[in-house]
Order: sequence, then structure tokens, then C-alpha cells
Amino acid sequence: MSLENFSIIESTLREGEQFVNTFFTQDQKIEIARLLDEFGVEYLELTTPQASPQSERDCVAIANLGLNAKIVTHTRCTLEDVKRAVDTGVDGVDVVIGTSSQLRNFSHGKSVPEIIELAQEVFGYLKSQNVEMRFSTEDSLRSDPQDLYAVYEAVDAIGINRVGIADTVGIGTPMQVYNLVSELRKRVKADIEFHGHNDTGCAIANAYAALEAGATHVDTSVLGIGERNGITPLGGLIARLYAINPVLVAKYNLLLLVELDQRIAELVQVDIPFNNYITGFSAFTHKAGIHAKAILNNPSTYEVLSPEDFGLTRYINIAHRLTGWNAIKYRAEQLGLDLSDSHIKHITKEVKRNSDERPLTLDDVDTILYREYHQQIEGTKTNQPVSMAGD
Ligand code: HCA
Ligand code: CU
Repeated sequence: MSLENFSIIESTLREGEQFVNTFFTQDQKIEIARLLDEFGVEYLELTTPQASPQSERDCVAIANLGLNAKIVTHTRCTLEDVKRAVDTGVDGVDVVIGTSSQLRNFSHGKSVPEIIELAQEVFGYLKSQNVEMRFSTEDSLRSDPQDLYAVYEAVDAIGINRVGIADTVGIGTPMQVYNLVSELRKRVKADIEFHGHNDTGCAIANAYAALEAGATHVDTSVLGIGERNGITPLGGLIARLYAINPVLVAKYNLLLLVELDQRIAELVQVDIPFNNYITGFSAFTHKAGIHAKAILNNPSTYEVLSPEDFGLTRYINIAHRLTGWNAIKYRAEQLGLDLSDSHIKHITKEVKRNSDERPLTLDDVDTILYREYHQQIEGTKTNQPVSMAGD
């Protein structure tokens, strides 16, 4: 299992550029690259220089920033493309070609032996160029496994660094990915990369299954942006691994995740989904009275991720009919109101009664708390000796 020693290939600047709303200027790409580098991802994958003159200039600019992350660019499996990629000064080239019958017949039209021949030509050249070499098969999950193994074994024999599995259409299940990576692990010496789309909601689980089966590299993008509904999100992968053991992601600067998600959301003009991993607005909000009580005693009761490790705080929502008196008591303490338990229980009933009629805000609860507090003081005063009444 490579869980202790995996790398992230961050593809916001490649797959993320394929998201419908994305238009990154060079300055924005550089800003994103620097932020991801500071976060600590091991690789940044960039759009092929073959896409457009600006894409080529962006590759050159980012390859020359002197970042810690390795800079790799994506290319088709042609000599022309990889030559152009190498000329930009990147550290590595991520070559990809479709192997499913769908793509072989309707995209590039090549047979499996032709794919192998092409790959041999392309990597024959790259070998002399002192760059990291990766070969990936597009639509791997719908490819015939025998075709895949034939192609991967041929490129492995050339001595490339990594082979990649791509669930291009998001059809794979964790079990399928696990089995495919396990089999591949037995057949090749190269590192194994997994790239998974999220069409059916399995992108994070599939990436995790790949790591469990021996994959060494996982592709992500910030917020998961990419073609259609995107790929494994960086934050989601981090959440998944952190929940196994925070040590696994201790090499990353987790405090930057919020800024990354917010900045990308802003640049591509989307809201961070309410249910997003870690940075969604309700990710650390607790509501039901039973949850609130336990969380107040010990946050691990209902939290597998500690918000403070991501620079965030938990929030306990108390203004609703599911509330409980422990949560109301906690709020009274926050406000510095010393109320007896019987008062708190009485207030809790009132909050529930009110919230059966209309949605309440925290202000409403606070108003009830203050009113009850003053009534309690008044009550205490009238019971007190006359000499102390004016204190
Ligand atoms: C695509 C290509 C790709 C490539 C993945 C890879 C995919 O845009 O269709 O290079 O590993 O999902 O297959 O993103
Ligand atoms: Cu993709």
C-alpha cells in the first residue's frame, strides 16, 4: 500500500482548465501554481503547449518559476506534441492515448499494436531528454484489460517512470479500480497514477481504492473542477486520507485549503458547495440536541476531521426545534449569563415552542436568554434582604 508515500498530481491547471467556466490568465495561473506549491503538492500538471500559443507561453512561464513542485505537461501520444512539451522546459511529460474500443474506433482510430508502436517512438525520443515520463490510457475502465496490460507492459519495458489509469467517464467502482491497480502492480515496475472522474460520485473513493491497491500518484483539482462535473477534488482526497490518519497528509500545509477552494471558486465563478469536504459552509455545523451535547463533551463524537487543523471552527446551531438544553446552557455560558439548570430547561422549551411557529435565529435565542436572565435576577432580588436590594 502506498498510503504512506503517495504524491498528488494537481491538475487544476490542466483538467481544471477543461471546466466549462474556466478562463485563467497567465497571472492567475501563476498565482494558483504558487498557492498549490505552498500547499505542498508534489506535481503541477499543465495544459499541453499544443493547445494554443498562450498555453505554450504559460507552460514556459510556470516551468521557470523555480517552484518545489515538479511541473509536468499533458500531451497526446505524438512525437510532435511531446517535442513541443519538452521545449517548454517542464520536468515531465504526461502522455495519454485512448485504449477503449469507443475511443479507438471513434477518436484516434488506432489499433492496440499501433498504439504500442507509437508509444515506443514517443518514449524513445523522451528517454534522451532527461524528463519524467508518464504514459496513461484514456478510458481505462472501459478498455479490455488484456489490451491495457499489453500496452502498459510495452511502455514499462522502455523504462518509463509512471503508468496512468484514467477513469475518463467516471464509470468505475472502488472494487473495479482496486482490482485493476492490483493486477497492474504485479505486471509493471513503474509507479502507478490514478485519474478519476466524478460522474457517478466515486472519484474520491476510487482514488483511495487505487492507493490501497498500490497506486503511487493521484490526480486532483481544486474543488474537483474539470471536464463535465470534474475529477477527484483536492480537499476531498485530503479529507479521505486525514480521516484514515492525519499523519498521511501532515506533509501538506492544510491551512491553505480554504484559501485554495475560495480562490478557485471565485476565479471560475461558482459557490463552494454547502456540502463540500472541509470547506463547505455546513461542514462543521452541528444541529440536533443529541449531537450538540456530545460535541460539547468531546468533538470526536461526531467529527472525524478537526476543523482547527484546517484553520476553521465548529459551529453549533441551537436556534431550532431539535435543540437540547445542554446546547442552550452552553450558549448562556458563552454570553456570560449565569442561569440555573431549571431556567435553562424552561428556556429550551420556549425556544422549541417558538421554533415550531417560525424559523429562529441565534439572536432570537439570545433575546429569550437575556429576558429570562433578567427575570431570574429580578426574582432573586425580591427574595433578597432589603439591605442588599440596591446592590
Ligand atoms: C480527457 C483526458 C483525461 C486524461 C487523464 C490522464 C481523462 O480530458 O479526457 O492523462 O491520465 O480523463 O482521460 O483527463
Ligand atoms: Cu480527465
